[in-house]
Parts: sequence; C-alpha cells; structure tokens
Amino acid sequence: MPYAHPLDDPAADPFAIAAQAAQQIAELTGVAQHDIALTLGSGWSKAADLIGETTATIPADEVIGFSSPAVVGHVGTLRSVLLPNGKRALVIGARTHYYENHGVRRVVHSVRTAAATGAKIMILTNGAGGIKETWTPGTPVLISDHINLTADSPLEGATFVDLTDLYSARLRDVARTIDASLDEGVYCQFRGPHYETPAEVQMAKAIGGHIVGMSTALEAIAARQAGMEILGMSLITNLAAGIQKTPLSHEEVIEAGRNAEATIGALLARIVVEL
Ligand code: 8IG
Repeated sequence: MPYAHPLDDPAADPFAIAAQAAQQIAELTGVAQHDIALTLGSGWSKAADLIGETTATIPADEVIGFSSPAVVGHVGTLRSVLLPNGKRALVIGARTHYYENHGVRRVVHSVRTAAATGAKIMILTNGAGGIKETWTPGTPVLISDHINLTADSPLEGATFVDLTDLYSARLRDVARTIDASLDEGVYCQFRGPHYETPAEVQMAKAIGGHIVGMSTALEAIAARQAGMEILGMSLITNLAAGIQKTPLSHEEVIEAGRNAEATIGALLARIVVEL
C-alpha cells in the first residue's frame, strides 16, 4: 500500500473504513451493536472503570484506522462496557488530535466508527482551559455550543449539515437532573498544540467563548453528520492563559485531571445510565 495509513489515501472512503472498523470491534468484543459511545479526554479516563463492567478491551491499533496516542496520559484502548441498565457502551480512550497533523479524517475516525457500531449517542469529553473566572481547576462543565477555530471541517465536498442544537439540549437537561450545579459554556477549538496567548483568550471571550481546547468541535460535527445525539463535557483543568496569573503547564493540567478524575468519573457514570 502506498500510504502509511488507510485514511491517508484520498481515494479511500472514510465511511467504508469506519464500517470495517466497526465490524472488527464487533468481532473482537463479541458485542454486535453498541448503544452509546464515549471519548474520554484528559482527566476523564477513570470513568471507563466506573460506568459499568468492561467486557472487552482492545488495543486501539488492532482496529483499522486507529493509531496509538501521541500524548502520555491518553490511553490507547477501545473498551466495550456493559452498563448497569443493560446498554452497551463503546469507550474510546484513543483520541487523535488535530495538532498531530494526520488530517481531519483521522481525527474523526473514532466518531464515525462509533456511529457504525450502532451508537446513537456520542459523549465527547475533554480537558480544557476555562475563561469564566468562577471555574476553578477540577470543575466539569457542559458544552452548550462551539466555535470551530481550526478553519477545517470533517465534511468533504458540498455536504451541508445543520449544527443547530449540535450539543443536545435534551442531553444537557438530563445531565443537570444528576447535578443541578453543572454550568455550561461555548467551547472554542483551537488548533494547538501551543496554548493560547492571553490576547487570543480575550478574542475567544469577545466572540462568545467560555472554554478553550484542542479537540471536540471537529468530532462533534462528524457525529452530527452521522446522525448521533451529542453530549459534550469539559473538565476545566486550568484557567485560560492570562485569566490565570501563572503560566500554563502540561504537568499542571495532568495534576488537575488526576485530582478530579474520581469525582467526574462518578458523575459521568450517573449521567450515562440516564441518557
Ligand atoms: I487541558 O488552556 C487544556 N487544554 N487550547 N487551552 C487549550 N487547550 C487546553 C487548555 C487551554 N487546557
């Protein structure tokens, strides 16, 4: 094969590769259909153990189109989890970030695969920076909408997809029945991997953003294209640059995630059975 990765071939059909990946997941897990899928970002990985019983764990690189994660702290497995309500969840611990420069097809492959496994609900989680000063590190927030600052799209050609109510109001309401104190905000996806300058954070604030991150928006667009209902949640691991007075560090972000993971994992476990 002339390409290093099947999705790199411009002639490849990303939906056919996702369907093939879903078939492999069905075979490797013994679960023919999944009902719901979760992508676990920084700080959220503990949720995989708390939402139900893991019945199968697959190294992500055993499934077509998936690659090993680039960042320490991101777990490269796919898990099939039996929820207490009998539903089957596909837990994606291996996110490909846009900043890895493998192209947007590879960024959204996990979401397309989740849809091909039968999942009707996509839960997208991430670690992110907060613009609202009331959000201390460790605060989970619901994503109410996004601003895609990548200047890219997972859609190819004249594919016009409506993004009204992209982050389902229904699912946000369900989450708030579990924790009424959950705040929400608009997520701005930057390309990364650098964090923002304070001026860029002020720009994000001025255009209506509350959360800054490097994932999720492109994935949400692909999930909507695939017809899924989307719940987005950010763990605020740091205040965005210039909002907090100290410099940002990856270690700080990992540390905040570690401190919050049991709480937010338990929260997600309570939400997921109600969706
Ligand atoms: I965790 O402050 C995390 N991810 N863009 N900005 C951006 N991404 C992030 C940040 C942040 N914190």
